[in-house]
Amino acid sequence: MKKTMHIMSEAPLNAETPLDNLQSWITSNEVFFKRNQEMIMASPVAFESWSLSIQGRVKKVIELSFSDILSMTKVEVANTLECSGNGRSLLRDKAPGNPWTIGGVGNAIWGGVRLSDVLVRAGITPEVRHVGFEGLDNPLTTGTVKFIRSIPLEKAMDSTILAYEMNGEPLPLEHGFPLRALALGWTGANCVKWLSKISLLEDPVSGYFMDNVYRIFQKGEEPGSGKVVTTIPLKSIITSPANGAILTGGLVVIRGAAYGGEADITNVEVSVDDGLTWHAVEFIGPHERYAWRRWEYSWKTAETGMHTLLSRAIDDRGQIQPMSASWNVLGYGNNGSREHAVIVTIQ
Ligand SMILES: Nc1nc2c(c(=O)[nH]1)N[C@H]1C(S)=C(S)[C@@H](COP(=O)(O)O)O[C@H]1N2
Ligand SMILES: [Mo]
Repeated sequence: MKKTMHIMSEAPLNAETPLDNLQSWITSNEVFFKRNQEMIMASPVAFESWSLSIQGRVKKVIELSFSDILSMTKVEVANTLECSGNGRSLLRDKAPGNPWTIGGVGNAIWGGVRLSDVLVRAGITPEVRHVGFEGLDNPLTTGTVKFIRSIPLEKAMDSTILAYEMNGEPLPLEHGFPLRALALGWTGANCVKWLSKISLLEDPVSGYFMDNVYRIFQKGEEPGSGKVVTTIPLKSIITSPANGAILTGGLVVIRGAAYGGEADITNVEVSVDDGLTWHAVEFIGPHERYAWRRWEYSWKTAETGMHTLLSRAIDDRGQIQPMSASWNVLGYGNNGSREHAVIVTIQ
Protein backbone atom coordinates (compact mmCIF):
# COMPACT_ATOMS: atom_id res chain seq x y z
CA MET A 1 0.00 0.00 0.00
CA LYS A 2 1.22 3.49 -0.85
CA LYS A 3 2.59 5.25 2.20
CA THR A 4 0.95 8.40 0.90
CA MET A 5 -2.41 7.16 2.19
CA HIS A 6 -3.58 8.64 5.47
CA ILE A 7 -3.61 5.63 7.74
CA MET A 8 -6.09 5.87 10.61
CA SER A 9 -5.37 2.39 11.98
CA GLU A 10 -3.18 -0.55 10.90
CA ALA A 11 -5.08 -3.38 12.62
CA PRO A 12 -7.66 -3.36 11.28
CA LEU A 13 -6.51 -1.43 8.23
CA ASN A 14 -8.36 1.88 7.82
CA ALA A 15 -6.85 4.40 5.46
CA GLU A 16 -8.10 7.44 3.60
CA THR A 17 -7.34 8.58 0.05
CA PRO A 18 -5.16 11.71 0.07
CA LEU A 19 -6.53 14.89 -1.51
CA ASP A 20 -4.07 14.73 -4.44
CA ASN A 21 -5.52 11.36 -5.44
CA LEU A 22 -9.10 12.64 -5.43
CA GLN A 23 -8.39 14.77 -8.51
CA SER A 24 -9.13 12.19 -11.18
CA TRP A 25 -12.26 10.43 -12.42
CA ILE A 26 -10.75 7.05 -11.52
CA THR A 27 -9.19 6.52 -8.13
CA SER A 28 -6.28 4.13 -8.52
CA ASN A 29 -6.39 0.89 -6.55
CA GLU A 30 -3.28 1.59 -4.44
CA VAL A 31 -4.73 4.75 -2.96
CA PHE A 32 -8.43 3.80 -2.98
CA PHE A 33 -9.71 4.14 0.61
CA LYS A 34 -9.53 1.00 2.72
CA ARG A 35 -12.09 0.31 5.43
CA ASN A 36 -12.06 -2.84 7.55
CA GLN A 37 -13.86 -3.90 10.68
CA GLU A 38 -11.83 -7.07 10.99
CA MET A 39 -8.52 -8.69 10.15
CA ILE A 40 -7.70 -9.18 6.49
CA MET A 41 -6.17 -12.58 5.69
CA ALA A 42 -2.36 -12.44 5.42
CA SER A 43 -2.31 -13.79 1.88
CA PRO A 44 -4.95 -14.08 -0.82
CA VAL A 45 -7.01 -17.28 -0.85
CA ALA A 46 -6.08 -19.65 -3.69
CA PHE A 47 -8.62 -19.69 -6.54
CA GLU A 48 -8.86 -23.51 -6.32
CA SER A 49 -9.80 -23.53 -2.66
CA TRP A 50 -12.30 -20.66 -2.93
CA SER A 51 -15.97 -21.21 -3.59
CA LEU A 52 -19.17 -19.24 -3.21
CA SER A 53 -22.13 -20.97 -1.64
CA ILE A 54 -25.70 -19.83 -2.26
CA GLN A 55 -27.99 -21.15 0.42
CA GLY A 56 -30.99 -20.43 2.62
CA ARG A 57 -34.42 -20.19 0.98
CA VAL A 58 -33.17 -21.40 -2.37
CA LYS A 59 -34.65 -24.04 -4.64
CA LYS A 60 -31.25 -25.76 -4.68
CA VAL A 61 -28.09 -25.02 -2.65
CA ILE A 62 -25.23 -24.36 -5.05
CA GLU A 63 -21.46 -23.90 -4.79
CA LEU A 64 -19.79 -21.87 -7.50
CA SER A 65 -16.08 -22.07 -8.23
CA PHE A 66 -14.15 -19.08 -9.44
CA SER A 67 -14.18 -20.46 -12.97
CA ASP A 68 -17.98 -20.85 -12.75
CA ILE A 69 -18.13 -17.12 -11.96
CA LEU A 70 -15.78 -16.30 -14.85
CA SER A 71 -17.92 -18.30 -17.26
CA MET A 72 -20.95 -16.07 -16.59
CA THR A 73 -21.84 -12.87 -18.48
CA LYS A 74 -19.40 -10.13 -17.48
CA VAL A 75 -20.51 -6.61 -16.62
CA GLU A 76 -18.35 -3.53 -16.13
CA VAL A 77 -19.72 -0.64 -14.10
CA ALA A 78 -18.31 2.69 -12.96
CA ASN A 79 -19.34 3.02 -9.33
CA THR A 80 -18.40 5.50 -6.63
CA LEU A 81 -17.99 3.80 -3.26
CA GLU A 82 -18.18 5.81 -0.06
CA CYS A 83 -17.94 4.81 3.59
CA SER A 84 -20.99 5.89 5.62
CA GLY A 85 -18.62 7.62 8.06
CA ASN A 86 -16.87 9.71 5.40
CA GLY A 87 -16.66 13.37 6.45
CA ARG A 88 -17.30 12.49 10.09
CA SER A 89 -14.35 14.53 11.42
CA LEU A 90 -15.72 17.63 9.68
CA LEU A 91 -18.94 17.58 11.72
CA ARG A 92 -19.26 20.44 14.17
CA ASP A 93 -20.58 18.12 16.88
CA LYS A 94 -18.17 15.23 17.14
CA ALA A 95 -19.22 11.64 16.59
CA PRO A 96 -17.20 8.51 17.47
CA GLY A 97 -15.51 6.41 14.78
CA ASN A 98 -12.74 6.72 12.21
CA PRO A 99 -11.89 10.41 11.70
CA TRP A 100 -12.50 10.58 7.94
CA THR A 101 -12.10 13.93 6.21
CA ILE A 102 -13.21 13.75 2.56
CA GLY A 103 -11.15 10.78 1.34
CA GLY A 104 -13.40 7.92 2.45
CA VAL A 105 -14.64 7.76 -1.12
CA GLY A 106 -13.36 6.65 -4.50
CA ASN A 107 -14.50 5.86 -8.00
CA ALA A 108 -13.55 2.70 -9.87
CA ILE A 109 -14.60 0.57 -12.82
CA TRP A 110 -15.69 -2.72 -11.37
CA GLY A 111 -15.85 -5.91 -13.42
CA GLY A 112 -17.93 -8.87 -12.36
CA VAL A 113 -21.28 -10.61 -12.67
CA ARG A 114 -24.82 -9.55 -11.89
CA LEU A 115 -25.94 -10.85 -8.51
CA SER A 116 -29.34 -11.60 -10.07
CA ASP A 117 -27.69 -14.03 -12.52
CA VAL A 118 -26.10 -15.90 -9.60
CA LEU A 119 -29.29 -15.99 -7.51
CA VAL A 120 -31.40 -17.25 -10.38
CA ARG A 121 -29.08 -20.25 -10.68
CA ALA A 122 -29.94 -21.32 -7.12
CA GLY A 123 -33.60 -20.43 -7.58
CA ILE A 124 -35.35 -17.82 -5.45
CA THR A 125 -38.31 -19.14 -3.45
CA PRO A 126 -41.39 -16.86 -3.12
CA GLU A 127 -40.80 -16.04 0.58
CA VAL A 128 -37.36 -14.45 -0.01
CA ARG A 129 -37.15 -10.73 0.85
CA HIS A 130 -33.48 -10.22 1.78
CA VAL A 131 -30.05 -11.36 0.67
CA GLY A 132 -27.29 -11.93 3.23
CA PHE A 133 -23.55 -11.74 2.57
CA GLU A 134 -20.69 -13.21 4.56
CA GLY A 135 -16.98 -12.84 3.91
CA LEU A 136 -13.80 -14.65 4.90
CA ASP A 137 -12.36 -12.00 7.22
CA ASN A 138 -12.23 -12.82 10.92
CA PRO A 139 -13.35 -10.87 13.99
CA LEU A 140 -10.61 -8.91 15.76
CA THR A 141 -11.12 -10.66 19.06
CA THR A 142 -12.76 -13.93 19.97
CA GLY A 143 -16.34 -13.60 21.08
CA THR A 144 -17.03 -10.76 18.67
CA VAL A 145 -19.10 -11.15 15.56
CA LYS A 146 -18.37 -11.50 11.88
CA PHE A 147 -19.15 -8.77 9.40
CA ILE A 148 -22.41 -10.15 8.00
CA ARG A 149 -24.83 -7.86 6.22
CA SER A 150 -27.98 -8.12 4.15
CA ILE A 151 -29.71 -5.99 1.55
CA PRO A 152 -33.32 -6.13 0.34
CA LEU A 153 -34.02 -8.58 -2.51
CA GLU A 154 -35.17 -5.72 -4.74
CA LYS A 155 -31.75 -4.03 -4.63
CA ALA A 156 -30.03 -7.39 -5.03
CA MET A 157 -31.98 -8.18 -8.21
CA ASP A 158 -31.96 -4.70 -9.69
CA SER A 159 -28.51 -3.19 -9.25
CA THR A 160 -26.01 -5.27 -7.31
CA ILE A 161 -22.96 -6.93 -8.79
CA LEU A 162 -20.35 -9.37 -7.53
CA ALA A 163 -17.03 -7.83 -8.55
CA TYR A 164 -13.78 -9.66 -9.24
CA GLU A 165 -12.02 -6.80 -11.03
CA MET A 166 -11.22 -3.25 -9.95
CA ASN A 167 -9.94 -0.83 -12.59
CA GLY A 168 -8.98 -3.69 -14.88
CA GLU A 169 -6.97 -5.58 -12.27
CA PRO A 170 -7.98 -8.60 -10.19
CA LEU A 171 -9.69 -7.31 -7.05
CA PRO A 172 -6.81 -6.39 -4.69
CA LEU A 173 -6.55 -8.29 -1.41
CA GLU A 174 -7.56 -5.26 0.69
CA HIS A 175 -10.65 -4.71 -1.46
CA GLY A 176 -12.03 -8.23 -1.12
CA PHE A 177 -10.10 -10.68 -3.34
CA PRO A 178 -11.34 -12.71 -5.08
CA LEU A 179 -14.97 -11.48 -5.02
CA ARG A 180 -17.01 -8.76 -3.31
CA ALA A 181 -20.58 -7.58 -3.34
CA LEU A 182 -21.28 -4.09 -4.70
CA ALA A 183 -24.75 -2.67 -4.18
CA LEU A 184 -24.38 0.08 -6.78
CA GLY A 185 -24.73 3.60 -5.36
CA TRP A 186 -25.01 2.32 -1.79
CA THR A 187 -22.52 2.93 1.01
CA GLY A 188 -19.57 0.60 1.59
CA ALA A 189 -21.22 -1.21 4.50
CA ASN A 190 -23.57 -2.84 1.97
CA CYS A 191 -20.66 -4.19 -0.07
CA VAL A 192 -19.22 -7.24 1.70
CA LYS A 193 -15.64 -8.16 0.73
CA TRP A 194 -13.96 -11.63 0.48
CA LEU A 195 -17.41 -13.01 -0.23
CA SER A 196 -17.87 -16.72 0.53
CA LYS A 197 -21.54 -17.18 1.37
CA ILE A 198 -24.80 -15.71 0.13
CA SER A 199 -28.05 -16.52 1.95
CA LEU A 200 -31.57 -15.97 0.69
CA LEU A 201 -33.69 -14.90 3.66
CA GLU A 202 -37.18 -13.93 4.72
CA ASP A 203 -35.90 -11.31 7.18
CA PRO A 204 -32.87 -9.02 7.26
CA VAL A 205 -29.76 -10.43 8.92
CA SER A 206 -29.69 -9.55 12.62
CA GLY A 207 -26.60 -8.97 14.74
CA TYR A 208 -24.10 -6.27 15.61
CA PHE A 209 -23.26 -5.03 12.10
CA MET A 210 -26.93 -4.79 11.14
CA ASP A 211 -28.60 -3.62 14.36
CA ASN A 212 -26.04 -1.60 16.33
CA VAL A 213 -24.08 0.19 13.62
CA TYR A 214 -24.85 1.54 10.12
CA ARG A 215 -28.10 2.98 11.44
CA ILE A 216 -29.16 6.64 11.64
CA PHE A 217 -30.31 7.37 15.19
CA GLN A 218 -30.32 10.17 17.75
CA LYS A 219 -29.16 10.26 21.38
CA GLY A 220 -31.54 8.33 23.62
CA GLU A 221 -32.84 6.23 20.72
CA GLU A 222 -32.20 2.50 20.29
CA PRO A 223 -29.66 2.03 17.47
CA GLY A 224 -31.83 -0.73 16.01
CA SER A 225 -34.79 1.64 15.68
CA GLY A 226 -32.84 3.83 13.24
CA LYS A 227 -32.90 3.62 9.47
CA VAL A 228 -30.25 1.35 7.92
CA VAL A 229 -27.75 3.24 5.72
CA THR A 230 -28.44 2.49 2.07
CA THR A 231 -27.90 4.99 -0.77
CA ILE A 232 -24.95 7.37 -0.66
CA PRO A 233 -26.34 10.85 0.10
CA LEU A 234 -26.23 13.77 -2.34
CA LYS A 235 -22.90 15.53 -1.95
CA SER A 236 -20.17 17.53 -3.60
CA ILE A 237 -16.58 18.04 -2.53
CA ILE A 238 -13.96 20.61 -3.44
CA THR A 239 -10.72 18.78 -4.22
CA SER A 240 -8.69 21.82 -5.30
CA PRO A 241 -7.59 24.24 -3.95
CA ALA A 242 -6.94 22.67 -0.58
CA ASN A 243 -8.42 24.06 2.59
CA GLY A 244 -6.04 26.67 4.00
CA ALA A 245 -4.25 27.26 0.67
CA ILE A 246 -2.56 30.61 0.08
CA LEU A 247 -2.94 31.60 -3.56
CA THR A 248 -1.85 34.39 -5.81
CA GLY A 249 -4.75 36.36 -7.25
CA GLY A 250 -5.92 36.11 -10.85
CA LEU A 251 -7.63 33.05 -12.20
CA VAL A 252 -8.12 30.22 -9.69
CA VAL A 253 -9.64 27.00 -10.98
CA ILE A 254 -11.84 25.36 -8.35
CA ARG A 255 -12.25 21.63 -8.93
CA GLY A 256 -14.26 18.92 -7.33
CA ALA A 257 -16.54 15.94 -7.59
CA ALA A 258 -20.24 15.42 -7.00
CA TYR A 259 -22.08 12.19 -6.31
CA GLY A 260 -25.38 11.00 -4.98
CA GLY A 261 -25.54 7.23 -4.94
CA GLU A 262 -28.55 6.21 -7.00
CA ALA A 263 -29.38 9.83 -7.89
CA ASP A 264 -28.16 11.47 -11.09
CA ILE A 265 -26.17 14.67 -10.57
CA THR A 266 -27.55 17.36 -12.88
CA ASN A 267 -25.99 20.56 -11.49
CA VAL A 268 -23.28 21.72 -9.17
CA GLU A 269 -23.00 25.29 -7.93
CA VAL A 270 -20.07 27.01 -6.30
CA SER A 271 -19.98 30.00 -4.01
CA VAL A 272 -16.82 32.04 -3.45
CA ASP A 273 -18.49 34.40 -0.98
CA ASP A 274 -19.58 32.05 1.78
CA GLY A 275 -22.96 31.23 0.27
CA LEU A 276 -24.15 34.73 -0.73
CA THR A 277 -24.08 34.04 -4.48
CA TRP A 278 -23.82 30.77 -6.43
CA HIS A 279 -22.39 30.00 -9.87
CA ALA A 280 -22.91 27.02 -12.17
CA VAL A 281 -19.85 24.84 -12.76
CA GLU A 282 -18.71 23.02 -15.87
CA PHE A 283 -18.72 19.26 -15.83
CA ILE A 284 -15.63 17.50 -17.11
CA GLY A 285 -15.13 13.86 -18.02
CA PRO A 286 -17.56 10.95 -18.05
CA HIS A 287 -21.16 10.97 -16.84
CA GLU A 288 -22.18 7.50 -15.66
CA ARG A 289 -25.14 6.54 -13.56
CA TYR A 290 -23.42 5.40 -10.35
CA ALA A 291 -20.19 7.36 -10.66
CA TRP A 292 -19.24 10.79 -9.45
CA ARG A 293 -19.13 13.69 -11.90
CA ARG A 294 -16.02 15.83 -11.97
CA TRP A 295 -16.52 19.58 -12.25
CA GLU A 296 -14.60 22.84 -12.33
CA TYR A 297 -15.25 26.55 -11.99
CA SER A 298 -12.88 29.31 -13.06
CA TRP A 299 -12.84 31.97 -10.39
CA LYS A 300 -11.60 35.40 -11.32
CA THR A 301 -10.43 36.58 -7.95
CA ALA A 302 -10.97 40.27 -7.28
CA GLU A 303 -10.18 40.83 -3.63
CA THR A 304 -7.26 39.72 -1.53
CA GLY A 305 -7.86 38.18 1.88
CA MET A 306 -9.73 35.15 3.11
CA HIS A 307 -12.53 33.58 1.07
CA THR A 308 -14.89 30.77 1.98
CA LEU A 309 -15.57 28.44 -0.94
CA LEU A 310 -18.65 26.22 -0.88
CA SER A 311 -20.18 23.80 -3.36
CA ARG A 312 -23.57 22.17 -3.60
CA ALA A 313 -24.90 19.37 -5.80
CA ILE A 314 -28.38 19.15 -7.31
CA ASP A 315 -29.90 15.92 -8.60
CA ASP A 316 -32.42 14.92 -11.26
CA ARG A 317 -35.19 14.91 -8.65
CA GLY A 318 -34.49 18.56 -7.85
CA GLN A 319 -32.97 17.76 -4.48
CA ILE A 320 -30.28 20.16 -3.31
CA GLN A 321 -27.36 19.16 -1.11
CA PRO A 322 -28.06 20.64 2.35
CA MET A 323 -26.04 23.54 3.77
CA SER A 324 -25.54 21.56 6.98
CA ALA A 325 -25.51 17.82 7.55
CA SER A 326 -28.21 16.26 9.71
CA TRP A 327 -26.38 14.95 12.74
CA ASN A 328 -26.74 11.41 14.09
CA VAL A 329 -24.95 9.56 16.88
CA LEU A 330 -22.49 7.68 14.66
CA GLY A 331 -21.86 10.64 12.36
CA TYR A 332 -23.00 8.95 9.14
CA GLY A 333 -23.74 10.64 5.84
CA ASN A 334 -22.09 14.02 6.39
CA ASN A 335 -23.05 15.83 3.20
CA GLY A 336 -23.26 19.41 4.46
CA SER A 337 -21.85 22.10 2.15
CA ARG A 338 -20.80 24.13 5.17
CA GLU A 339 -18.96 21.19 6.75
CA HIS A 340 -17.02 20.83 3.49
CA ALA A 341 -16.15 24.53 3.13
CA VAL A 342 -12.67 25.34 1.86
CA ILE A 343 -11.12 28.55 3.17
CA VAL A 344 -8.38 30.08 1.04
CA THR A 345 -6.30 33.25 1.24
CA ILE A 346 -5.71 35.32 -1.87
CA GLN A 347 -2.59 37.44 -1.62
N1 LIG B 1 -16.02 -8.62 4.77
C1 LIG B 1 -16.03 -7.30 4.98
N2 LIG B 1 -16.59 -6.50 4.07
C2 LIG B 1 -16.61 -5.16 4.24
C3 LIG B 1 -16.05 -4.57 5.41
C4 LIG B 1 -15.45 -5.43 6.37
O1 LIG B 1 -14.93 -5.01 7.40
N3 LIG B 1 -15.47 -6.79 6.11
N4 LIG B 1 -16.13 -3.19 5.58
C5 LIG B 1 -17.21 -2.52 4.83
C6 LIG B 1 -17.16 -1.07 4.88
S1 LIG B 1 -17.75 -0.32 6.29
C7 LIG B 1 -16.76 -0.32 3.79
S2 LIG B 1 -16.84 1.37 3.80
C8 LIG B 1 -16.26 -0.97 2.56
C9 LIG B 1 -14.89 -0.43 2.21
O2 LIG B 1 -14.43 -0.99 1.02
P1 LIG B 1 -12.92 -0.79 0.55
O3 LIG B 1 -12.03 -1.12 1.72
O4 LIG B 1 -12.75 -1.70 -0.61
O5 LIG B 1 -12.78 0.65 0.15
O6 LIG B 1 -16.17 -2.38 2.70
C10 LIG B 1 -17.25 -2.97 3.39
N5 LIG B 1 -17.17 -4.39 3.28
MO1 LIG C 1 -17.97 1.95 5.82
